[in-house]
Amino acid sequence: MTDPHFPITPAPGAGDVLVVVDVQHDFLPGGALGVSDGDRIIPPLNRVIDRFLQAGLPIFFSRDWHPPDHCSFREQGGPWPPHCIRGTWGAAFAENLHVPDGAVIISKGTQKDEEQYSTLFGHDAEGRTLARRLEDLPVRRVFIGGLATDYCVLNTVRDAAKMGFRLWVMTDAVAAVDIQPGDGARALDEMVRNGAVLITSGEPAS
Ligand code: VGL
Ligand code: ZN
Repeated sequence: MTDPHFPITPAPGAGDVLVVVDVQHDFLPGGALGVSDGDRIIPPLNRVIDRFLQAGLPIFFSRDWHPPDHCSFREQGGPWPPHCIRGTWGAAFAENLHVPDGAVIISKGTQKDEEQYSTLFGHDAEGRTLARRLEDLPVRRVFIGGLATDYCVLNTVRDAAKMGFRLWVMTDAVAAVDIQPGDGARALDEMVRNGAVLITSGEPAS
């Protein structure tokens, strides 16, 4: 049955998991690697987060968490300006993102010599990978939103699809860097070819 307050059908329930990718200052407007309209994703993402919290369903928050000399930085020969340096303001989650107390945080790109766009092999505080944590759950669907569509969201979807998970990507809850115009749209196409379902989180009925 359709829930008038939540347009995702069927509404999140047992077996559904939410992965919120890298909603950090440095990927938002004003940040070191700011996605121009990145902050439009926060209200829809918060509605989905609240819904998962209400239902007691698992939510994982990933973060890019680089050492100051990470290999992806231009000074080290990488493609990016320094961003998401662990412990800095730029690496913190957006203030208005609904990160609950005790949220499970998955840190990635923590090793100087390793780029990690995919969140699946980032680690929680106990050193378990997100892949391992998902394998330990009875997962029906993995909902995903966050930044950036053409990098960390895409690579997470690729890896999760390889693991056999069914991915539901919320298009109003992702935004792309779009270094080449169309990168975000091409990334969404590739996700669909990997079996992902594109949905919008939608507006709650008034
Ligand atoms: C990301 C570029 C560099 C991302 C991380 O989270 O999509 N993009 N590092
Ligand atoms: Zn990075």
